[in-house]
Amino acid sequence: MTVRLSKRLSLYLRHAPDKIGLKLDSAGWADVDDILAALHITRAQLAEVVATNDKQRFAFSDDGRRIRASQGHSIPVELDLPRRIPPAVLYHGTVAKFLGEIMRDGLRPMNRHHVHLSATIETAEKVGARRGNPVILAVDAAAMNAEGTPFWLSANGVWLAEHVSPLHLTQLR
Ligand code: HQG
Repeated sequence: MTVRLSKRLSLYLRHAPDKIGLKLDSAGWADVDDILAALHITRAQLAEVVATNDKQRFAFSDDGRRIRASQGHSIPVELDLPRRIPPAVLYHGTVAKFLGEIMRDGLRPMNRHHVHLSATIETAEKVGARRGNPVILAVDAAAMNAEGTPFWLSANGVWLAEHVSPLHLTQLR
């Protein structure tokens, strides 16, 4: 139940609020009451999904009246995330069939707003494994930071960048 609900929430809060007539503000926030009415769920059910979600994908506003996805949007939202100095190395999990393009063009956001990078190899492995046998790329975040490239950290610990040049990518496995 909670996984299904989480998937529906991801769809409406990241990609297609219109499907249920939901209005998101420019920072991606939706009214909790609107969600409850549209999905026919209780506040307790919503709170449980938010609290137990494996990747902490959703966050309530401080006053608890609004909710948004912490990252992963395809619709335009201005999350106003804090810019942060990244760890020296970050990781990206992908699959072999994308490698040629990635090593030519670098990592691109594709359908999302940012390239998603992981702080650990383990997490990158899980991300890559969604599509098949994972290939892990190490990202020289220290060099990018030294060049002035901005990084942001999402509320759920995902490192975000606009692009990663192939010059800063090394295939680990
Ligand atoms: C690849 C999930 C060709 C990239 C995960 C990836 C993560 C390129 C795919 C989060 C490319 C995009 C993000 C290029 C990148 N040419 N392919 N130049 N640059 N790619 O799903 O990083 O469940 O948008 O390697 O756990 O896989 O949504 O990004 O394979 O945290 O919360 O293009 O999504 O979290 O795929 O995953 P995605 P991702 P959620």
